[in-house]
Amino acid sequence: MPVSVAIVGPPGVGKTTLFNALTGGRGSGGVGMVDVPDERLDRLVAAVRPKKVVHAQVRIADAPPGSRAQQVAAAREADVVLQVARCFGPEPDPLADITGTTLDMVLADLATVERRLEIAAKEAQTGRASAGELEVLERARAQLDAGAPLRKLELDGADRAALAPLFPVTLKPVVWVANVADNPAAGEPVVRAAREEGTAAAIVAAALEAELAELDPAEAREYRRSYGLESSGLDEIVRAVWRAGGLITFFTAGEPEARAWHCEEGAPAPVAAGKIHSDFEKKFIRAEVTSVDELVAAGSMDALRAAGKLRVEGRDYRVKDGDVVLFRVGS
Ligand SMILES: Nc1nc2c(ncn2[C@@H]2O[C@H](COP(=O)(O)OP(=O)(O)O)[C@@H](O)[C@H]2O)c(=O)[nH]1
Ligand SMILES: [Mg+2]
Repeated sequence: MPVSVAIVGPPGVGKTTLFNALTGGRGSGGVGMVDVPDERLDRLVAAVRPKKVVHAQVRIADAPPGSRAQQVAAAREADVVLQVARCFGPEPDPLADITGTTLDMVLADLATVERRLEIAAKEAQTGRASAGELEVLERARAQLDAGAPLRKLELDGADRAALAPLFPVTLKPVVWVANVADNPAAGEPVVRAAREEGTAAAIVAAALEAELAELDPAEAREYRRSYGLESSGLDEIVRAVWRAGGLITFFTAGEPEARAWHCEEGAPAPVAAGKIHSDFEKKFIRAEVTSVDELVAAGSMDALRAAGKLRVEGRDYRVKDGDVVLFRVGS
């Protein structure tokens, strides 16, 4: 399953424009797939020259038209939430845009937590809800009541387990997007506020990028430079989503296909193998592992194996970001 992203924000901030820029106009029905740019995969491809290249992908959903409740519902379905702020047009107030959508999500969680608290308080009397659950629900209520998202609350594993059945939307990672007309400085307030908060952020000129998508890359770069934009911002958004989602990338690199895959950080080798084929998790025997640099230097997995340079790892191995892996599976 690819990482899924929901775009949210007030009307007219450029959500659909950003969706079109990100998907290169190839999205349909408000959903589109976007390749995750990765220079390591580019280097692998240059060295191995496979017939086929497959990037890791992010699934992006435009905000559904309609009520704010529908946006919150879409965000609840996603792994990562993109909050768009308008930094163009008349009287922009991008921080108010961010605060507004945050508050929509906070209020939705507050309603859920309060409903659960009412029931849990009764259950606690008969021992069906634990004191620990009540405690974390109370803390969550106080946090949300103060207008703050749950992701900023300190939660241990048990706390998270207690909140998980409520599918809290404010526990999800967010990326803030400052949508500018052409002047990148207009997005700075958003980036500054994000930095203070420890939130990922990117500046993008969505309408401009949607147009530049028609030009060849060198021409597009020239245009961007003339506005003082160093990059499209689109790659930064996708990479920020990837990081915010807490994922690591590993690679497979054979003659027919070089490919980037993802798994959760710390996943044991059989679980990572299961991303490639569901059978592989059970049938896992061992993993042969190297790094992108080693593979690029050697030219192929076979050359590395012949030189005795492929590490052999068992089922307890935790796949690391940047590993190139060949899984050996039984029949
Ligand atoms: N100048 C400028 N206009 C934009 C930009 N992004 C969107 N717009 C305009 O703002 C209006 C609303 O954009 P839209 O993407 O439909 O907003 P949504 O309601 O958030 O989906 C449209 O007229 C867009 O052309 C931008 O980066 N710069
Ligand atoms: Mg729209």
